[in-house]
Amino acid sequence: MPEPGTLDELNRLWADPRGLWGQLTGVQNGKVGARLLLTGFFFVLLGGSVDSLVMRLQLAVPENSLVGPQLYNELFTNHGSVTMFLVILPIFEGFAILLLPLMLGTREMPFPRLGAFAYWTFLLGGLLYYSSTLFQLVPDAGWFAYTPLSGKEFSPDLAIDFWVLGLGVAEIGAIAAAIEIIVSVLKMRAPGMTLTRMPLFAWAMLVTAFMILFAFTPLIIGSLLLELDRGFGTQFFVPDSGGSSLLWQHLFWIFGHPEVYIQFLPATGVVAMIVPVFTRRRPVGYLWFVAALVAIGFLSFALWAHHMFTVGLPPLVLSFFSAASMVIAIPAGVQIFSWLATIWSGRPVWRTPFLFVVGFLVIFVIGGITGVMVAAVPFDLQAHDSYFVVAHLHYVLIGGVVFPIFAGIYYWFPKLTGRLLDERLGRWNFWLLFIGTNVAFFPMHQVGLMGMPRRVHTYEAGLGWGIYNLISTLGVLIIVPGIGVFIWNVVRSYRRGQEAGPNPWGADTLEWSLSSPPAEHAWSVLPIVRSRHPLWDQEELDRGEESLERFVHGISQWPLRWRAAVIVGTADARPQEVFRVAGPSIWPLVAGLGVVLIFLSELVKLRWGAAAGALVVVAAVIRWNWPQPPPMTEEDEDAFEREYGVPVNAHGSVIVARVGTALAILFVAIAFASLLLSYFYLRLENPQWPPTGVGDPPLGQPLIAAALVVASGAGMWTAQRRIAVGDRRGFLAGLVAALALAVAGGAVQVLALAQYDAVWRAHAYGSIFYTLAGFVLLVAAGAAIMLAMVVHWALRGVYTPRRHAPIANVASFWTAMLVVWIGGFGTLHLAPYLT
Ligand code: HEM
Ligand SMILES: [Cu+2]
Repeated sequence: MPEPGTLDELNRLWADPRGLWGQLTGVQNGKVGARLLLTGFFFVLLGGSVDSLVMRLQLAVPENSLVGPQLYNELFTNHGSVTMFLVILPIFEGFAILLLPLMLGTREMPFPRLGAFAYWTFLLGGLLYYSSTLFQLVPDAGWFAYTPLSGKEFSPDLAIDFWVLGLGVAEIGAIAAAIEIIVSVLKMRAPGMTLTRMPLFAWAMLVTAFMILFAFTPLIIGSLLLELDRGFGTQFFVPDSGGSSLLWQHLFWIFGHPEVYIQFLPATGVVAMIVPVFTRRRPVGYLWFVAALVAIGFLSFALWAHHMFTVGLPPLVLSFFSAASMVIAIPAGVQIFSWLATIWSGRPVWRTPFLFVVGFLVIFVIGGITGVMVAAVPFDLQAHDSYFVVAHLHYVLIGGVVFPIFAGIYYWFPKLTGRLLDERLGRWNFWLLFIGTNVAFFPMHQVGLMGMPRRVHTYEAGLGWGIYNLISTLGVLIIVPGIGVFIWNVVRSYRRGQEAGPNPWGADTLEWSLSSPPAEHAWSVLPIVRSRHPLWDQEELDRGEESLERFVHGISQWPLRWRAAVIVGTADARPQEVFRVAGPSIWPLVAGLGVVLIFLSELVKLRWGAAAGALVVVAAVIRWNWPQPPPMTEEDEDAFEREYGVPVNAHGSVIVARVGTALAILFVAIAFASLLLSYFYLRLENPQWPPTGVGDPPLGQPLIAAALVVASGAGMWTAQRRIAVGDRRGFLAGLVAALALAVAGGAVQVLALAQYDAVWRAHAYGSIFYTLAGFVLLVAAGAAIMLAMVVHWALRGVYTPRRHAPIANVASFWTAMLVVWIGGFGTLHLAPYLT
């Protein structure tokens, strides 16, 4: 154990500064996670819940006139949008950022500043979205914002722009946090915690984070196209000029369906942590469970079109999506059987977290059954857009997501605050919610089958629907006090709750070995994991293989001047690198403000504002990644490596940066694929491509441009080889040549685009042509800026044969840029000839 004095030093080192400035610059995972969590609750209390209450009051009796149709549209749009974008996501990402380092046995996440950025963009985006209320411009096109309803023609005012832009900012936050989570789970775990010893919550968050990346990126592209239509007069979704409404539906549901599982998988992760603890039984079928998580992650992308059964898709397509929708019940079933088997063979302890888990199982299973029903095309044609679907979706979301959230809060509250939530209030909380939910939503199945359509603000008397609706509304009046009890329990127990101690539940995972609440630096001595249930199976946490023991004790005393964290091998979890984690910084907030400025400028049509915002973002991101003077010399680094056999990179990480770059490239690739998909979708919709009156795209100049850009790749490649052998001149020459060639290629390409006559407002062809071209140029510009920074630092002598990881990362981004360039401009300039 380190000396108490050392512990104080560690705590000081890992704590963020106090005061307002400390609040604005703080990056510590505990703080960021807690904020995300609280902000999710804040948003649902602010609007999401009031809306549902008012809607239910309106529907309580037939021919009610509490709210009119317009307000009702606004209410359900707001309710759906807030719950789907601003509540569940930050709550679970908050859970993850808060808990993963404790659970995985590390002191921080890999990119604390990215985490802070995620939080700020999320908060600011949500506030931007909500500010629509202040201007009485509340979006009313549903949480899916179908075109043409959400297009300029039917929504001429700014309401939909608030929706697109506000949620767009929040989506950027969701993706940033997802990247942070992926790298954490893959690379930052305690020595010995191999992938198959990882807690299931970490698995669930890993799969979820990948899904966020793959689902939100197409949505951001779709939103971009929608906003271009609305603000700049492009024609993506306008059928008269070559656009297509169905393109929006596809882009939206590629996101929208996985979104349901993005919310559900973390919930299963929470449940999977709680069930073993409260049944005193190891989970049955751990590996099956993991396989099910991964399978759901993949399958959920294969079935978005079941939301579009009624739009007239070809029969073969219908059968495929219908089958895929039913197949997903199999992995979900695997998860449920794993829990049931665990509970069956164990000895349940009926504390509140477990009550919520059982409530989850009951409600979710009912929702799952009705889900398989609507996945059958003939049934869906009947039930589509009826209250049956509203019943189904709330059973799934409340049972599948909200109950596990409560379970998780009751479970981890003592760890985070040091105090238990009150058990008696917990029971009231549970029973009111459980009974209320069923009373509120079960009758909707019936009234839906009787024909009541969804999204109606009222209905006629005499249809027999009144009694069911009245019962529904009464159910909500049971839920409301249930939530009240919960809030009271949290407030009261936070101050006066029973002291928890480190492990009040007798749990098995690492976080429960820490004090409650944990110290700022969480782990004094990193644990060495030898089991899936370390607290049940291991007498001592810091014992293991001799070299590992020496290593974890070594870095428990050292360094005390900079925040050192350990990277492990993805599969074998052996230490690979000690690196310096970034500390507090104001720049994530500034970057977030820059993002908001871009989006806000679009809202008020202040075009130079967007340019200013972009500059702010670029400057802030450059600042936050500014190389820090290494706190130790290269000789000391070598000495450490000789002593412990693990390289130390005090100037910044090599491995984490590489994984981060790979994910950034993945993000660009998904965005690019979404745009290509849009291109070819529109291409198939239009027999004339380009439309009559527009010339074929030029070939000569783009070819020259492409040649120049490809040649720049050779420069990058040379630079990378030269630095490794310490040839400074050759290395600089390579970098500068790459930059110059790329800029020249860009100039030629821009010239070609400017001379082409495909007006981007006239027809969807011109719209997608220039948008895709703009995207490629943007990626190239990003790569060029990174390269320019590297040149700048290279001139100042930052890189040495030992320390030059950023160059390799820029080089790999550069390669990705080349591929995007060839694929993008190749498509634009060649595809029209392929008819
Ligand atoms: C007491 C709790 C709740 C009540 C009373 C409630 C009530 C409603 C009502 C009345 C609608 C509009 C249906 C329509 O007119 O078409 C609706 C839609 C919706 N609700 Fe809830 N809701 C509750 C909780 C939740 C939760 C917790 C979530 C998500 C986690 C959620 C997600 C949604 C979504 C996404 C829609 C939009 C459906 C659509 O437009 O297609 N709701 N809810
Ligand atoms: Cu779906």
